Amino acid sequence: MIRRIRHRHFVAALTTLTGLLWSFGASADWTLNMRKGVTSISQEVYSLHMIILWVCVVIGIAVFGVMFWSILHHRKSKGAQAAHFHENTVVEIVWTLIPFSILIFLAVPATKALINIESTGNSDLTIKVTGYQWKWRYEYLDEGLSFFSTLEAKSNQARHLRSGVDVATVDNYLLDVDNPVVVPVGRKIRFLTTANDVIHAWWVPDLGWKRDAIPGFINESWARVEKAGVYRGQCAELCGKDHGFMPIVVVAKEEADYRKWVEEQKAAQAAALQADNPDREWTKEELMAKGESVYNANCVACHQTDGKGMAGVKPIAGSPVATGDVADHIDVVMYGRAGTAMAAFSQLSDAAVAAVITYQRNSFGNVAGDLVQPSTIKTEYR
Ligand code: HEC
Ligand SMILES: [Cu+2]
Repeated sequence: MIRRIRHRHFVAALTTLTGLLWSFGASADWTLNMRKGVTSISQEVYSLHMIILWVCVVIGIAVFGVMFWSILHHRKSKGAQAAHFHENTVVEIVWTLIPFSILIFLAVPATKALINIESTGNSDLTIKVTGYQWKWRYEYLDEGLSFFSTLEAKSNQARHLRSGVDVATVDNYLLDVDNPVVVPVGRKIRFLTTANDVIHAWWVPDLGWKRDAIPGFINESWARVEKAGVYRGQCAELCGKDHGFMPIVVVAKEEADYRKWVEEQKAAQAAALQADNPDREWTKEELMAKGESVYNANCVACHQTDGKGMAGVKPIAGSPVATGDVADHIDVVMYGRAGTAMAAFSQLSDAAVAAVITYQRNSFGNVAGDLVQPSTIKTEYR
């Protein structure tokens, strides 16, 4: 019986090993080592890793060498006799000193690297990174720029069952965003990482570190990207059902291109702010048009195009909230419904909130007839 099980295990192990070797040969860019990355920190971490790896290799070879040599040369068939001594001061000192000096030898570069990773002073610019369920927000504190970065639309469509979009046709599936975080090459960038709801973690392997994004705390880190390019990462803290759908894209540009991007963003933001102005009186047509696009971008995944909802999601069509007291309707959208999938949407602009509510009250057969002005949201709900 035991024999048979062993035999089966042996065959299974052999099959796995063959499979591994096969896949190794099949994909040429399949490497086993850690990546070098594109920042000074990532390269320091890489060389530290290499030093420690080689020290471990030497120790491994020495220890196993002595062990196998002893097993071979002092085997029973050779008539080996065990030594019978107790305590040996020389041996004890030697096997304390050797590991001790190896640890000290490794602690020096490791401590240097750690101190360097924590040295966020003298930075050229600061970017605040905030994790949300399930997207990232980037604020360029020196430029007054700020935007959200969410999963790119085609990936987002393809990830849904029966969406009709084949994931094989989507480039960088689940690794692309609508608004990447753009950084200048060669400058020291300080990142301030936090979160708005639950714990997330901002992780771009090519930068060489990973930072927890914790509500109520601000964690500091820094990077100096040495090569222009596109670097991808992901949220690295299990943060809820869409944890796998909040990727990170860092685009490093040469200084001049970076400046150009900043100016373009500023102009676009100013224009959007003007169009979104909550202080003016909006017409019903304006609110309905904007409301429809806000609905399609933020609500349709659950409430559906016909407003009828789906399993577990209350319909908007004929909803007592969307046809009743407007204050209740605003409450649901601004604060969400605790304990349900209906999240708070207060991060939307005043105009977006007012418009989507107006749209819901006057679509899908609802005829509440009333409008919500952006100024109401601004003055009474912020
Ligand atoms: C992730 C899914 C999801 C998204 C996205 C979503 N909702 Fe909801 N919504 C729900 C669920 C679930 C409920 C029902 C909550 C409950 O059981 O009380 C709900 C309820 C509502 C209600 C109350 C309906 C009623 O009759 O009680 C309103 C109003 C509403 N949502 C508006 C919106 C708006 C506006 C958006 C987009 C800005 C939106 N929702 C996006 C899941 C979602
Ligand atoms: Cu997350």
